[in-house]
Amino acid sequence: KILVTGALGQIGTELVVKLREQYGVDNIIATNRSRYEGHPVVEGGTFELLDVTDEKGVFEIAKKYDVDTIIHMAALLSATAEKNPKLAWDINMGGLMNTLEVARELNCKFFTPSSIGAFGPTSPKDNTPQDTIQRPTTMYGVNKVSGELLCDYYYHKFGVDTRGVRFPGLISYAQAPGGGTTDYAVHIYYDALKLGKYTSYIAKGTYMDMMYMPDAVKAIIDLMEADPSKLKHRNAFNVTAMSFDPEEIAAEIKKHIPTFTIDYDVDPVRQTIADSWPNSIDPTAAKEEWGFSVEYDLARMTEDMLAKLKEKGI
Ligand code: VAH
Repeated sequence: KILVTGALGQIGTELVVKLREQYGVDNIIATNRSRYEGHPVVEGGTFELLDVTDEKGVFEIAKKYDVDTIIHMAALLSATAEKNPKLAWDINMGGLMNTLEVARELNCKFFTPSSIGAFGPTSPKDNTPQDTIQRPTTMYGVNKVSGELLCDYYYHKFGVDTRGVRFPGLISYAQAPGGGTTDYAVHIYYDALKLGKYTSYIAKGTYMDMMYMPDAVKAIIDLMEADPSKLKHRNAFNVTAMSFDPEEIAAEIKKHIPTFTIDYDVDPVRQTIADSWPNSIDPTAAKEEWGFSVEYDLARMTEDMLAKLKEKGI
C-alpha cells in the first residue's frame, strides 16, 4: 500500500490517479493538509486529512493502512518559500524528517522529489551534471539540497530505500501549480485560451528545464519500480524533457492560436530565483541507471495542453 502526502497538489493530483489505475484504488492512501470537495483524488478512493508537520499523525495513518511505500509530495514551492522562509523550513524540512522517520520505523520504501532548484548560481549553467556543486541561494533550494542529503543519509545509515528525482518545471492541466517560479509555463496556456495574450513575469531569454506532467508521473513510477542494484545514485536524479524561454513557448502556442501575443512585466522575486537556476540539466544518469525516458516535447505538450484545457472549458 502506498501513502501519498500532498495528494491534492500539482503533482499529487495526477500521480494518485495514475497510481490507483496501476496498483488498485484500495492500495493508494491519498492525504493532504486540506480537503477540496469534488476533487477527483478526494472522490476517487481513500482520502485522509494529514498535516505532515504532525509526526504522530503521519505514523498513525501509515500504521492504520499498513503502508509499505511513502511518496512524500507535500511542500511549499520556490516563490512561496522565498516569501516565508521560516515556514518553508518548518514544512519542507519538518515534513520530510517526519515522513522519513515513519519510513524508517515501518520499513517503507520512500520517494520525495528534489528540483532543479537544488542548483545555484555557481553550478554549471548548461547541461548541469548529475554530480556537481550545489550552493542554491533560495530557501527552497536550501530545503532541496538538505532534503537530498537527508534522504541519502537515511539510506546509508538506516537502510531506508529512498529514491528521488530533481524535477524541472512541471506543466499540467489537471491541477494548477501553487507558488512556483516555473508556473508561468502553465499560466501561459490558460491565458492564451482565455485572453489571447499572456503577460510573463519571467523575462525573455530566461531558459529553464520543463517537463509535461504525464512524463513526470511516469518518472516517479519507473524509478520506484527500478532494480535497486542498478542505482548508483539515489537522491536525486536529474530529469528533464526540454528547456525553453518564454519566447519559445509563445511561438509554439502561436502555431495553434496565430493571434496570440506575449508581453512582459517581470517579477524581480521570481526572476531572481529563475536566474539562479540552470538553463538545462543533464539527465544521463537517470537514463543509464533506470531507463528514464519522456514522450512529450514542447510541440506535443502544447498540442495536448491546449486540447485538454479546451475540454475543461477553459
Ligand atoms: C517551482 N515548479 O517553480 C517548482 C519547481 C523547478 C521548479 O521546483 O518552485
